[in-house]
Amino acid sequence: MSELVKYSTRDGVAIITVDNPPVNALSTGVPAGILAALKTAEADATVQAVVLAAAGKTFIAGADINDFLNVVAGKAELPVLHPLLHALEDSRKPVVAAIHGMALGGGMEVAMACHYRVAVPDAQVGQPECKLGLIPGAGGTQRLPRLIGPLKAAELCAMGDPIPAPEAVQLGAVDQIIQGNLVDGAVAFAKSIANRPAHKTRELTAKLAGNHSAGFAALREQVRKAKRNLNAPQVAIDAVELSTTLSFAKGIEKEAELFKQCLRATEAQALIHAFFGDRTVAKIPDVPKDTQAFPVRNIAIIGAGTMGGGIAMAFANVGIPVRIKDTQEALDRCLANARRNYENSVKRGRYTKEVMEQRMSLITPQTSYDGFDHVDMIIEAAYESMPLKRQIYSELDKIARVDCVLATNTSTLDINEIAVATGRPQMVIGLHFFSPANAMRLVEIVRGSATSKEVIATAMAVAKALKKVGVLVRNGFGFVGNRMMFPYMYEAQFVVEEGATPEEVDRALAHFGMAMGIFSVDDLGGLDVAARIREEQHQFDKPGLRKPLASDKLVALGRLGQKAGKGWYLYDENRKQTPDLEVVALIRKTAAEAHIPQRTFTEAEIIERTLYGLINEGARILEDGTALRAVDIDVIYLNGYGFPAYRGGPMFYADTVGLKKIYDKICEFREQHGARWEPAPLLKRLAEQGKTFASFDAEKAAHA
Ligand code: T1G
Repeated sequence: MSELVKYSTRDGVAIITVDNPPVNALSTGVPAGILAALKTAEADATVQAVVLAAAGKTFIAGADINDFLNVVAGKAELPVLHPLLHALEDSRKPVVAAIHGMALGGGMEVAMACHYRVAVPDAQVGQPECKLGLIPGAGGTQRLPRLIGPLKAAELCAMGDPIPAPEAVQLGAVDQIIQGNLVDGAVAFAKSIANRPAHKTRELTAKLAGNHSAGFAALREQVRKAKRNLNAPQVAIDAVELSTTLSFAKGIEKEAELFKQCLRATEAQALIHAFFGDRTVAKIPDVPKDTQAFPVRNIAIIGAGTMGGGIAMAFANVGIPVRIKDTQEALDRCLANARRNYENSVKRGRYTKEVMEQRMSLITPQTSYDGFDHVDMIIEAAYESMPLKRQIYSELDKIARVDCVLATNTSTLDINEIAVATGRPQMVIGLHFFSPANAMRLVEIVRGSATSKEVIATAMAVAKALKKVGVLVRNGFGFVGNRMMFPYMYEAQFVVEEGATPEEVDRALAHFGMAMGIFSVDDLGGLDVAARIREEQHQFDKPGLRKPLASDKLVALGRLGQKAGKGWYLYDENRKQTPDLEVVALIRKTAAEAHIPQRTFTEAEIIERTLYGLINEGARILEDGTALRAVDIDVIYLNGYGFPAYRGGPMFYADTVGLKKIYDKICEFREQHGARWEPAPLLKRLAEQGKTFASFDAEKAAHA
């Protein structure tokens, strides 16, 4: 056997064990190893049946996604699993798949080619390929409907979410739940069916019968809403629907054709980029993977405002007790908000009332520092005022345990200035959560110049424990995400002062795939907040720098955004927004007074003026080292700013447009609009060398 696939026998049952850590992907050598082991079992007269299991934490979690990147890059042929699947299905000795952890993608397709499937109670099975912009490419769209029916199969392939083993048993995808030791149970099951005639999944047809067209149409509509602008989920439904009209062989052929179409589309490359990006950001060149993190078993939060409350829920949601300190009035509001939040989730059936009460019980409101000397981490989420934060940290310096990590949730202030308010700057780090902190995946982890590697490792581990994605960034105004937002937001405001409307800009961005248009985002954040930052940071004091005019006029009129019922848009009591002609008139009047020439804009021009500003700043951020890699910027925008995953993030998107094209356009804007459009030197360099941001990352990794 290969070292990736082990073989043994027990009581007349052959046990084939895949051992390809960390997730038993079907990497090169694994399919061949299984096939060789199967042939050994078939040739062994003492073997009556076969169990296919996997070592480590999970059953086979899919094909090796790296293979697909190599195929697209022309470095490898598409791996073909069908010979293995047919060998399993045609085996004269029944094969039982023994599932623990997750059987996903190709892993589930291998399991479905076995004659039976057994699983431990907490195992999960699924076809998540659509989350990578793909569809099942090894018979999943043809075998799954034969086991559970075409409509449920189409739903699982189009939504991509795994289902728990007990549900899979009910549906017919798994035959039995094994209590206790999985392999023991699977061997016993295999012995019990050894002499029974085994069905080949590909020959099952009963569940395909009937007219499902109405169901498919309804599912397509449901998936169009749930997976906005995504193509692969719709193609997955097409492939499954073909199982009801074509023979298995023809269905497999069509599936392969549709799979290849998806693989070659940008959607797949962008989503695979995002998949690996989520994991790449955890790799910090100067913080080795085995750096000892401090344990975080309980925390305390200072500040029970929107952010403090959301952070408290985020920790309670993963079972970590939280003390939260503020005035009684603020605490009452905070706990009431948390309870209301949880009650809404219980109403939507996301979890039970007991779970809600259990989580609420983990949040302890208090008006004093009681117990702060016992916690593993203190997160300060106080008002964005440096004097206030420095005062808090000098108090914490006297209270917190020496090994207590001190984290600030500041979004605009200097981490180093906060850190030196204590005698332990090495213990201070930024944990920039995004609102709502109990829901948004992103945490920008901001290292101060003195922050220790252990504290960085702790922050990365906490982000993972919270089921969030932590991206390490350097200290600097706006860190990464917000710093890039400024040119993006201001260019949008200049575009409306030159003739577009807020609604036109937001529509163009929505068509591009942004979760929210920039004017809706500004209304959500508060125009006064942006105005205060403009002032405090003296963003437009430099002579000759064009200053946005309309926004300050709106603030002066009290049009602060959603919270005021009006900002760039009008809002009703349910915060539903409608365009406001008064605002357009105010913008036009302001532009006239400033003699700003007016014109119309195409959606493409709007995207160029707004997103190229964002990308240009991203290149500066890469150059000055505020972000480690271009993919880190992508992960930040995909998980904190509603950038569409199927475009891979701003830097990946820039690569798909072509850096030369972007650079040339920015040079044009430089001519038309002045110094604010100075191309970032890195962008210029990569464009002139015909390179990409991906190549920048690759070169950096090669020299790490
Ligand atoms: N291929 C290659 N590497 C993979 C991988 C895969 N399928 N899955 C995980 N990894 C790497 C991952 O990059 C990380 O690497 C390490 O394993 C641990 O992963 C033919 C076409 C299984 C739920 O989509 O959802 O089959 O950072 O941190 O949190 O029809 O991994 O250590 O270097 O995520 O415990 C379909 C993708 C593929 C499953 C485990 N399968 N994986 O989560 O660990 S396409 C998937 C996951 C396919 C067929 C089609 C998760 C997990 P590193 P991790 P985890």
